[in-house]
Amino acid sequence: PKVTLLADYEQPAYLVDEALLQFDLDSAKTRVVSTLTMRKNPQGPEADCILDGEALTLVSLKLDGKKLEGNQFQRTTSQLLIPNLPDKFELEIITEIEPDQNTALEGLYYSGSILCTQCEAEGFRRITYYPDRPDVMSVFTVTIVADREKWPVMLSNGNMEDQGVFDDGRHWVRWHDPHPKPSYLFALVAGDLHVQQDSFTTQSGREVALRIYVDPENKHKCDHALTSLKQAMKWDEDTYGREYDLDVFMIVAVNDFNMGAMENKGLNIFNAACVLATPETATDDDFYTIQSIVAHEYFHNWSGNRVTCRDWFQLSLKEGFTVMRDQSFSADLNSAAVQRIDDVNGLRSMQFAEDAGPMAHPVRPDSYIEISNFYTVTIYEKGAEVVRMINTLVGDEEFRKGTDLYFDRHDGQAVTTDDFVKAIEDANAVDLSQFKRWYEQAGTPELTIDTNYDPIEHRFTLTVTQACPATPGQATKQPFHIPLAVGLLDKSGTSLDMQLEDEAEPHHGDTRILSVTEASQTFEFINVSSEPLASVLRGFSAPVKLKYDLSNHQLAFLMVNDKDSFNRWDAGQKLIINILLELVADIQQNNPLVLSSLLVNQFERILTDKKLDPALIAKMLTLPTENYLAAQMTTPDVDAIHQAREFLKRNIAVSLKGLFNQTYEKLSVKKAYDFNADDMAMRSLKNVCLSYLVASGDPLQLQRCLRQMKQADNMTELLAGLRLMVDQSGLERENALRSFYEQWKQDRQVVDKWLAVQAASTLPDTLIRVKGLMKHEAFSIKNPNNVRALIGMFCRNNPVHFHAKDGSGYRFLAEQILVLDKLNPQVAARMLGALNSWRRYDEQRQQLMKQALESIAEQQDLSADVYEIVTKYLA
Ligand code: B3K
Ligand code: ZN
Repeated sequence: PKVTLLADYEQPAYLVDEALLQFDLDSAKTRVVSTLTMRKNPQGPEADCILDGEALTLVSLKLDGKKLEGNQFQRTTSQLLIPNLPDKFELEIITEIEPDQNTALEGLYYSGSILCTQCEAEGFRRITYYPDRPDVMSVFTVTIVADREKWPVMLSNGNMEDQGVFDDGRHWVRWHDPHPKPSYLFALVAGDLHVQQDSFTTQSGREVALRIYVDPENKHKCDHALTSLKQAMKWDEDTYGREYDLDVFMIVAVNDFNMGAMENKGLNIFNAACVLATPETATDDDFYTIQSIVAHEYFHNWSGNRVTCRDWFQLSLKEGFTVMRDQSFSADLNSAAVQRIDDVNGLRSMQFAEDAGPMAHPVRPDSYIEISNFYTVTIYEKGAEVVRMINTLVGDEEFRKGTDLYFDRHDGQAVTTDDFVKAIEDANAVDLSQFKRWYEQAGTPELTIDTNYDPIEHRFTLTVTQACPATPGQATKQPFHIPLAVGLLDKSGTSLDMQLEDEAEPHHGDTRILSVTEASQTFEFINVSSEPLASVLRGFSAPVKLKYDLSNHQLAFLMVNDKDSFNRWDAGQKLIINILLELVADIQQNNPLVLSSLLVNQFERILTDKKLDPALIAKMLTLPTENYLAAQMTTPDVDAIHQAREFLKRNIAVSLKGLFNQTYEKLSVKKAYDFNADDMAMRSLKNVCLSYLVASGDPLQLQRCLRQMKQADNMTELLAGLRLMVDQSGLERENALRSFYEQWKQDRQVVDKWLAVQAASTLPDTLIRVKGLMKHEAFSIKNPNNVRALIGMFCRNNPVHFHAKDGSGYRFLAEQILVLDKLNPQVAARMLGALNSWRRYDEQRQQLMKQALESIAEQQDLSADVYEIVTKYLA
């Protein structure tokens, strides 16, 4: 497979001004007539016209109305080359494709009886020959012709222009999108769909029709997405001054989808799981995720569609920025503290692992084999942190001035991350040249903090040292420009003024941002009346690992006294991690295990803190995952980690049983389900209490768990109960699973939860059960949601079983990857991610994981997707 390099970027030789597409849909074969108005790019290189195309049957090719013979063009399995073209011309290309053979879910494919497309990044070339690259932007007009009975609804991008019926039972429709766009934003949908409608009036008074298209059985599941969409449209006007630009905005829900959703212009296509919800079928987390994904895809209309990427190395230009936008939307609509905690938790557990592993790459990578492999947590989540840091460094108003200039300057263009940074710089006369290293250098920087207090001079010294480990292809790194948010607390927990030695005035307020640019840098605070405790990296102001040696008592102090909610939570997590790692060491040395009374005391204080948001209490009482603990050890000991965590949880539960009990009862007020921050907070705390009560080992608490399941009128409480039940062996567990399935077997979203909870069970026979479930009527290996729920859940979130010493988990994964690779390379490659950290494990497990990887690597005809990852892992 071929490596694509950023350094090789060249402008396109030919441009497409207009693309007229006509689709004749038929069950097996679809005929595509593409008429392209093309011209030579005055800025482009002297080169032949090359169109991309894969898995296409070429029926005919015409240049300015004249048929081209086979000797007038050249064809390979991935390209069509036409030499000797005039400066301006029209090309007519007729191709045939077979959507029912398409299991990769890229290009035009069937999801059930719905025909739909997924073109990002390079799926359009599976529909017709085209310069399939984001810097070729064209105006699309799309005509769809199909059987009226079978495909009553036919959609494409933009506004609907005209439609009609033929005598033979077919009908047609024409869509026109006035906004020039790259081919990756093209979309087509046809099916027998129900439409749920609403409308939104934009800030300038235009009315936009909002439509969600779903399988008729899901028509009652659209309300939350519609509400979320309107919230997003309003928020983007208020926060970024961005107004929607077509007469209609459509969302289609499909059951078979490789990712969460896709921002095709005016016609978003969604994984059904990321759009459909009712209180009975979706958890609070689902509601939350749907709100943010609907917003994310909507926000792409400006950050991605109106201003798009020049090439795929710039992917984070749209993804990092759009994630940052959806995160701040969610923070504004819900609890900002909880949002930040969840975002950081995700970043640390997924992205830090990626950055420390064999696939580590910069936010703007400089090479790839398969671009689909670069839709990563680094591009998305770290990319979002990078944009967030720019915002932190320049300030809110300044950032908005910068984004206004960016949208204004580059509207209708395909640009680079450098262009984005330049716009922020130009709008504010700031210099971000050193900051741009965040786009160029991979790896997670480590910040070491040393402090010193001089009680005679009343000086407090904060020394920050940064270092970044080597990553593939990058042995050494230059210092980063890091915004470091700090606060100083006195013994009573009161904020101290912060005055640096060269400042005339002290800085009032709890937090200030220090700008760190050197490898090692010292900040001298003067007039510090008493010895302070520094709270650093507040709000997680930069995506770094912090090395700041605080004692367990200092952490316990910050856990209840820090002014910054994020750092309160984080101090608590660090305290818990210290305690758990000590327990792990005790287990390894066969020492007796002792419960930390310090932690129990702090938990008690948190649980009884009337001023604290219950959502935050729930977060603070949640122990870090086994995976995250594993990442904190030089050589993870999966079994000891599991044992330590169970020990701690059970003993906290026993110590504070009365309080958990009381809190649970207090929160068990009967009221109708509503999705709002307060109610969600109550449900989350209630479920955390239940999980401790069950962990206490008291059999009566199991009855309470079953009672919660029986009485629940919402999926949040029902599923929380089921999750706890699946770790208990016995008849009650089997009954609970059976009746859950009987009740919900018609609902795909719920059935995926049923698969996932079983895959995450800690009971010893879990792998056997997972294999059994793969033969269940509820499972199809062709459906990505099923695969993620069962295989993905087992391999990524069940460390004790996935890392079983006999290698059974690894062999299982390798077998499934080989099956999946033949069907859907993108999904197969994703699953490989479970082996990302294989070199961190003990000798024996490393050996077994290596064997699993080699058994994949030695297969002939691997997809580029799996090939790239497996070879990079083994390199
Ligand atoms: N832009 C899409 C990602 C599609 C990737 C396909 N391999 C979803 C999103 O980030 O909004
Ligand atoms: Zn996106």
